[in-house]
Amino acid sequence: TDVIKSFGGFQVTKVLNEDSQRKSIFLLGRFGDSKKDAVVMLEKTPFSEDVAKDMLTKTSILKNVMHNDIYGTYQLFPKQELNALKTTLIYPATEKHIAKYSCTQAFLITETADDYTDITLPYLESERFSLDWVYNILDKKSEVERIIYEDPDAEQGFMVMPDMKWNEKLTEDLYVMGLVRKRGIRTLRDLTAVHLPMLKNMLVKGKAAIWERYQVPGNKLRIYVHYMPSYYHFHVHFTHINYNAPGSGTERAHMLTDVINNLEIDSSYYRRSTLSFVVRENDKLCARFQEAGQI
Ligand code: M7G
Repeated sequence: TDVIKSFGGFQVTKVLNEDSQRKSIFLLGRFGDSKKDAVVMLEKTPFSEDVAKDMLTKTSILKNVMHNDIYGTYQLFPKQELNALKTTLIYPATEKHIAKYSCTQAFLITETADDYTDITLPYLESERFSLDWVYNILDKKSEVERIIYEDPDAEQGFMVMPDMKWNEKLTEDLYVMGLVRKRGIRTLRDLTAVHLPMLKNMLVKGKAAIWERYQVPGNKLRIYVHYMPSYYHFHVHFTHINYNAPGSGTERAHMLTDVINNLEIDSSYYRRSTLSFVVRENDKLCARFQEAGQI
């Protein structure tokens, strides 16, 4: 679909989620009389020293709110360019996108290897987000100018680029992803010792690429895989350790070094393990675990 030029005529139909700590709001709406839903995410981004310095100049409009002795509060209106909001648009959005970004109850699932085969796998095969965006990247149809590094090897190769969650302005909230070239590795559960060279390759070369581009060293990076991921094409998340990235918690993030270590000890580790993850109430996988008496 095309890049949109303006939100003129946009009708907000629902607030899906709002987070005062992260200073973000997720909205559902429609463009004019379009019948298709759009999900819009607005987020305030961290300050950088340079931006803050530029704000404290006469180009900003200042309004006093209160003043008492040595204490004063003001409203500061910086010039437009300093005030950009990170905006993510998913259009047209599917029911599954709306569910993903809605605020609903979360439950912890403890998935045994049998649960995976009996409950999760049939769901993975039937209900999933399209991987078109992944194939667009791998086939160099989208985001070509954003590629940071690529290893073209068919078995071990991968691509590194800024994640959609990052605006690349500051390394404090660095969020980069590594996408493997090889198709068909859906999740952690599909990994065996066969994939070790590929995983090690991503770890070493991913860190090197991030150092070269952003001067963030490997020991400042949290490098992990999600279980469950949203998109069933194997990829690795690289985030700055000082940044509390969404999905970097213990209920979802598996450190890549641990994954490598576990597979070195036992090639079938992720086939046999019980793995925990969180499902949202409005996720169909949640209903399947509920039917099975797990929730
Ligand atoms: P995930 O663990 O499958 O899902 O990670 P999550 O979104 O629930 O974390 C997929 C990662 O790919 C996420 O970090 C997304 O922000 C990122 N991502 C998703 N899309 C659709 C795109 C995209 O089109 N381009 C880029 N660069 N990143 C994306």
